[in-house]
Amino acid sequence: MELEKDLLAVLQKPIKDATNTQLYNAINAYVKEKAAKLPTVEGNKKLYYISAEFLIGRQLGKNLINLGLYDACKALLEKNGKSITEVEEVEKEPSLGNGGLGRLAACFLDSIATLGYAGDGVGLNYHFGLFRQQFKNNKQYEIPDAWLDGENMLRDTKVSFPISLAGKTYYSHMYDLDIIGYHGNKNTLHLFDLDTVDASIITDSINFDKTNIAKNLTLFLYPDDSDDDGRKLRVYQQYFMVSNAAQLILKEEKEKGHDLHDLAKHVAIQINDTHPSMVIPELIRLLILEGIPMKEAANIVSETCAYTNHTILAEALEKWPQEYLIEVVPQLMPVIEGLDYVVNTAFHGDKQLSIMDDENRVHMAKMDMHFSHSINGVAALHTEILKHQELKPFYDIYPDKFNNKTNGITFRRWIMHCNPELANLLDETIGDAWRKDETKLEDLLSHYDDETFLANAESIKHKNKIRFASMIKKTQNIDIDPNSIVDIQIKRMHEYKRQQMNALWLIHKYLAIKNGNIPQRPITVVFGGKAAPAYYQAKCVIHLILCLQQLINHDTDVNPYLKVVMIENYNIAKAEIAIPAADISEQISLASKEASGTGNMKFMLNGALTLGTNDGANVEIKDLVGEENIYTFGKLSDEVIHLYNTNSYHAEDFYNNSPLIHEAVDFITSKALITLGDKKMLTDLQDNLIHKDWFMTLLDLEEYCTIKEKVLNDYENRDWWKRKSLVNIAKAGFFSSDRTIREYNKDIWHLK
Ligand code: 26Q
Repeated sequence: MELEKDLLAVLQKPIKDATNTQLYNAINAYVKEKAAKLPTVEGNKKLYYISAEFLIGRQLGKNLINLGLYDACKALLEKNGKSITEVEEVEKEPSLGNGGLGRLAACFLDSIATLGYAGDGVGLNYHFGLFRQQFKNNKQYEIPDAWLDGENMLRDTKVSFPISLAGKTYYSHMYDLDIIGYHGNKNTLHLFDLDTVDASIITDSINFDKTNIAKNLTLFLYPDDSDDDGRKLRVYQQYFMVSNAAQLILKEEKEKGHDLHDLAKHVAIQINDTHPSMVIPELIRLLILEGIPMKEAANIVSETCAYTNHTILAEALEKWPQEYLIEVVPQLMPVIEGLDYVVNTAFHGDKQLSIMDDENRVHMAKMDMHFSHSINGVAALHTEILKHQELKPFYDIYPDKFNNKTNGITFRRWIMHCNPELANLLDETIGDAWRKDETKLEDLLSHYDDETFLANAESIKHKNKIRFASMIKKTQNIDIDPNSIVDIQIKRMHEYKRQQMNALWLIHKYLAIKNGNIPQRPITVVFGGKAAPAYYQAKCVIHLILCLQQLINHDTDVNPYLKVVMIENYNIAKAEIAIPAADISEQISLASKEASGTGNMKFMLNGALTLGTNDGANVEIKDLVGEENIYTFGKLSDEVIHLYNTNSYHAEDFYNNSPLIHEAVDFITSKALITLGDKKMLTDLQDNLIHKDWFMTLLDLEEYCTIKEKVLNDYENRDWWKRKSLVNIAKAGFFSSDRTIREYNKDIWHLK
């Protein structure tokens, strides 16, 4: 067989004598070679998906799947006493993203290549991805993540562009990564870098000299919710990214012999949140340099660009102080001022619509909305909130620009790779057409009473729990019971996602068990997620969870029935092991705050039931599976928005009026916890919950406890639960990123 022959030629020794690293290197080289021979998608129009983040995860397994080689490779290794999983584990995970937005970009690239659309990604080659999280003294510590050590999929190119930053010219260096589609084509992810970047400026942890641009420009990915320190560096990074993107686009267009006046006919640019927004003035500037008048250039760019919004948290909409831009990108200021002038003239100086505000800040999202032809939210509810609340003034003037594109996930990674046994069971049950056509998953509905399927799915879930338990035992030395109900909340740590609400339920449950209320079956409560290094409240929540983990897991009255795991350094690889093991998917954000969520979709596809609020894409999950196959609770987004608008939520009232809430919140500073933790952090967390609670944890806590009890009871009705799980899998087809990408193409990009 070709694979075997090639590997042996590279290894120069029998497979059974090679180390996992040698095998990884050899197979990776083989994949690279295969990818080089794949046809690149060509077309009359090409998409450039510009994003500051591409959370692509390990590439080897996914590439083998997409090349149709995974099973053969696995068998070959097994024949020689090797494990493909262990070989895959050699690869350092490229953590080039924070969370949902970056992971979405990665799923999209996979779908774009799979569907045969011409579309490349453009981003930055961060030398260190999102920090590695370590727990010590029940707290988070941040360690640099040196993902570039060792072999990877990057290809060096000779492409370089001059980039002017603060009046100095730097020369970029482009690295390419092949994006292999499922059984077909390939596209490219272009990651730009600077040769002079130098890790020796790191002082300790993830701190470094923020002023030395030549050495620090692409050194680190910025953590979400960063403090002000070093924000200017983010402007440098963003301009570096978009100027490279714009120059690459124009270079490719010229090479194809296209007239730049026809840019919108041949190029579509998707702006992934406001991080790449400066591509608009940069492209206009470059077109002006090509001799196109400003007004015409602005029209061409508007027709080319489309903007995706991923958040309604006002504080997350980027606004850059004009003085930063004057210092870093003086060449853009005349263009931005020109655009602001156009807007003010057209709308008679209406301040709500102006790009520049009274404090001399440039609103990137406003620039995007005026000078692009499409504005999309990422789930139905999110888009409605944008239209009627957050971005209403813009919806009023540009109703036709607004559209919804509900997020999706690539099934290649989120079932085929992470849950191959379930994927095979689906093949046996409904045939394998679902692998190429996600709508076929619905055929599973006719197996609603198929006892064989139900029993097999249950036994696969059990095996996945064993795999998860052994990962946790190995990495964190915690024992969990594979016969327990596995309840998982994994996502970035943020107050709006309300991990603290889950922690308060945990306290409530712990105290109930202490009082002799023994659950019918053991429960394993799993958390995982990183807090931005400067996000104190989120770090306090991690601290509470880790203290609870220590208290509960060591309390012999309770630990036979309840275990807590806070996964250390939660990342894509760990998600792939956790999600297939889950019974319950915790999606409990404050209604209106989670734009979409994509973890919710991954859990559903792997047969977990959602316990969630009516927020983000949970709403669409509920519409698809029906009330009886999901557990929702909590105040609705309209009520929440009303509470904000009228300033009428007072956490203290809930604390004072509910004995359940009072007891759980008080326990945060109980002797039992204070002895394990940091008194100040626990007290600050408690104070915040009673006196501020900006994301209204206490508002929904009682209802959450009630419904969670119902979920745990329902689990005991196994026949019923297994059928609910089946419906969730069957209805997950809608959340394939292939569907999402077809919609982007039909409504926005028009590639073919
Ligand atoms: C901004 C300024 C300075 C430093 C960092 C940032 C920054 C970085 C990353 C701001 C936001 C992000 C990431 C946002 C994000 O991941 N949003 C999520 O996007 C998902 C995909 O659409 C949605 O499913 C989630 O609901 C949304 O929270």
